[in-house]
Parts: sequence; structure tokens; C-alpha cells
Amino acid sequence: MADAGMLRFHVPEPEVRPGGTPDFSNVPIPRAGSVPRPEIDVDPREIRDLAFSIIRVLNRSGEAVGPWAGLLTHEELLEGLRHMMTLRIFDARMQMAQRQGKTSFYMQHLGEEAVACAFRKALSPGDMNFPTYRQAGLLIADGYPMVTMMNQIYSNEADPLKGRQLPIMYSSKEHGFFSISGNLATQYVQAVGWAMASAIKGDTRIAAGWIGDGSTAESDFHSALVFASTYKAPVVLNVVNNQWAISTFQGIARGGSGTFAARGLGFGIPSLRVDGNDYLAVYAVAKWAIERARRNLGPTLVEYVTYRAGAHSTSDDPSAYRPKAESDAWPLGDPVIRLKNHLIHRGVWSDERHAQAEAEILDTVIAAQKEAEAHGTLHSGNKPSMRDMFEGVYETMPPHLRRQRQQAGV
Ligand SMILES: Cc1ncc(C[n+]2csc(CCOP(=O)(O)OP(=O)(O)O)c2C)c(N)n1
Ligand SMILES: [Mg+2]
Repeated sequence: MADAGMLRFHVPEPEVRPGGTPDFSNVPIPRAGSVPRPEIDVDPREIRDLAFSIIRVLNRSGEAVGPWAGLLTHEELLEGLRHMMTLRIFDARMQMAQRQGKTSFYMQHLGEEAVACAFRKALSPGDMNFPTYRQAGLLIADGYPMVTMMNQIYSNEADPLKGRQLPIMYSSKEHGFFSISGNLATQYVQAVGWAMASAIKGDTRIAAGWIGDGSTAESDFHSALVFASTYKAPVVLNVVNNQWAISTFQGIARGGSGTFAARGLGFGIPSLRVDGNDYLAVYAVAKWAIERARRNLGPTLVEYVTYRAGAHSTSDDPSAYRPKAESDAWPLGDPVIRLKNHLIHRGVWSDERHAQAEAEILDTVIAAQKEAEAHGTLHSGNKPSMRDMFEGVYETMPPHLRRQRQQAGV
């Protein structure tokens, strides 16, 4: 008999809870090199499979294989490795600074370094990112000064944003890093709008929108896809699937669609999944998508399959919702170790040189930290003026703000 009677709805459940044994055996991982590389001007209907696969270049022996390999020189890869190592060490120092009370808040990128670092290398100067809080790699890989990032984190007198933004919500027009909005998914509509404006102006600059797996549940994600697909906006739509949205596993936002990339298919947007822990694969797919945008072939949706190895933020404790060793079981490994092994395999790197580079980078980060702390931290040193609170929003300050500023005596 049919199941009549009381209605039910379905709440997806993660496979494993804290105390359980991590298990990713249900995550299909295609062989490196096995996914074809379509022509840039391919008809999106011919590559629907790519929304359900994972493009990978680095295999388990550290070799770069398949049609997406071969785009970067040794020097470029060594630079990429240095960017990821810098971001990781920067994160470790700032995480510690938060524990020491020098800032109220910090967010790490542990395990996800390849995504933003490699993407940045595929962009051209003038292109604009609309990032979330987990893409500081875009700045590091573009040579943005670490001292300036730290000044922002400390909200000190040299903070270019004058203490008006949450720590880690950087902003740099020159480095193609649009001011971060804490309201997730707004980045998507803004990126599509900026891209359309660039086209309306007859410019050559493209935009990149950034979103996490969890935030794809926001309606802004879907609205952005409507506009991007209808108007063929010159934009790359990045979904960073790091498996978690704070304590919520990715199965909730993904629902029944199979993959996040598959969300793009209903809009006719070419949608690719890529190994987010593979610097070479991320770069190759980013290059492909960016070239499509630049050649007026429209938007591309890219899902980066990765894993958030650290806590969501300094306010989070992942042991409350996932097994402690889950990140060790993640089948796509660690992006820094994988690129390191590849470079060793190519004969241009070694464990000794890696250890030496780590020590050098740590020295550089500590020197930047000293310089930033000389300008002050959360509880020490000079602060931005209270007057700054009233500036920078309106071209002409409205009377009610002028009154408040007078009342504050600044
Ligand atoms: C619109 C909106 N809703 C809720 C939040 C609160 N919030 C901050 S981070 C976060 C989780 C986001 O997860 P995901 O999109 O997967 O990004 P990740 O942190 O994993 O990079 C939530 C719900 C927010 N900042 N904005
Ligand atoms: Mg996430």
C-alpha cells in the first residue's frame, strides 16, 4: 500500500558525528588527469558531466598529469607554494594574536590555501573579486602588504579601514579585492552587477564572485545566476565547497542537486568541479573560466572541492559537531604538501629547502607583525579617530550625522 497518512519532510544528516570514525568513502574521487579539457568556446550543453566530476592534475605520486596540466613554469609554481606557505604562517600568527587578546576575531584558511592563491594568479590586473572572509589568499598572492592586513586585524591607527570593519574584512581597490560584506551571498549579485557594468562601459575587466557551500542556500546566489546567465555577464562564479558552514554539513545547502556545480546547469551556465587542494588544477580551471568571461562567452560556475581543516573562526569549536580526525581522512590531502611533493618530484625543491623557506617566511611574518603592533593592537596603542566613524559614507554628510558628530565632540 502507498505510504499514506502523516506527512514527513527530510532533514539530511551527516555521515558521522563526533566520536565516530571519519568516512569519506562515499565521495567519488576521479583519477588525476582523467577529466577532458573542453575548448574554451564549448557549448555548455556538451559538458554537463563536468558538474559531477572533479578535475585533478596532481596524482598521488606528485606528478602533474592529463589535459589540464602543463600551464605553469617551475618558477611560477615555486611562487605559488610560497604564497600558500605565507598564508598558512600568517594565519597561525594571527590565530595566536587573537588568543593573546590582540584582536577580537580571526578566520583561518587552513586546508583551503590553493583556492584563492591559484585563482589570483589566473586573473589580470584590474579584474575585481567580490570575496568572502576566506579568500585572503587573493591579497597574499597579489603582493598586498601583510602589515596592512595586520593593521586592519588590529583596528589600529594605521588600519586603512579605520576600525569600521570586522577584523579580516579587508578592502583594496588596487588589488581587485572589493570590500567584504559580512552578509554572505551579496558578493554574488554584486559581482554579476559589476561585470555587467564593465561590459556596458566597453571595458576589458572581468569580475569574480565568491561564495561558500552553505551560503549557496541564500536567494542572492540564485538571483545572481539568473542575471549572469540571461545577460552572459563576464563573471566567474566561484563556490568554495569546504564541506562545512560553521556546524552545518554541506548536505543541507546542497540538498538533492548532487553537487553545487550542478546548480549552474539549470541556468545553462557551464559548471565545473575542481580539486580545490590541487594548485595546478585550480589554476587551470580558473584560467579556462576567466578566458571564457574575457572572450564574451559568458559566466562559468566553478565548485572547488576542498575541506575546512580548521575551526570556522576563533569563535568556533568544531569538536562539538564533527570527529576530531576528520580532516586527516579527507581524501584530497593538503594543498601545501601536494604542491611541495610535486616540486620535489620535478627536482626543483627539497625537504631542506622547504624547511628553510618556512623559517624565512616566519621571520618575514613576525617582522610584519612587529611593525603592525608598533601602530597598536586591540587594547594598546593609538586608535583611529572617532571622527572617522562619520566619514567615508556620504559625499555630503547629512545633518543628523553632523549633529551626532558635534555631540561626540570630534
Ligand atoms: C546572509 C548571512 N547569513 C548568515 C550569516 C552567518 N554566518 C557567517 S559564516 C556562516 C557560514 C557560511 O558557510 P559557508 O558559506 O559554507 O562558508 P565557509 O565559512 O565555509 O567558508 C554563517 C551562516 C551571514 N554572515 N550572512
Ligand atoms: Mg563552507
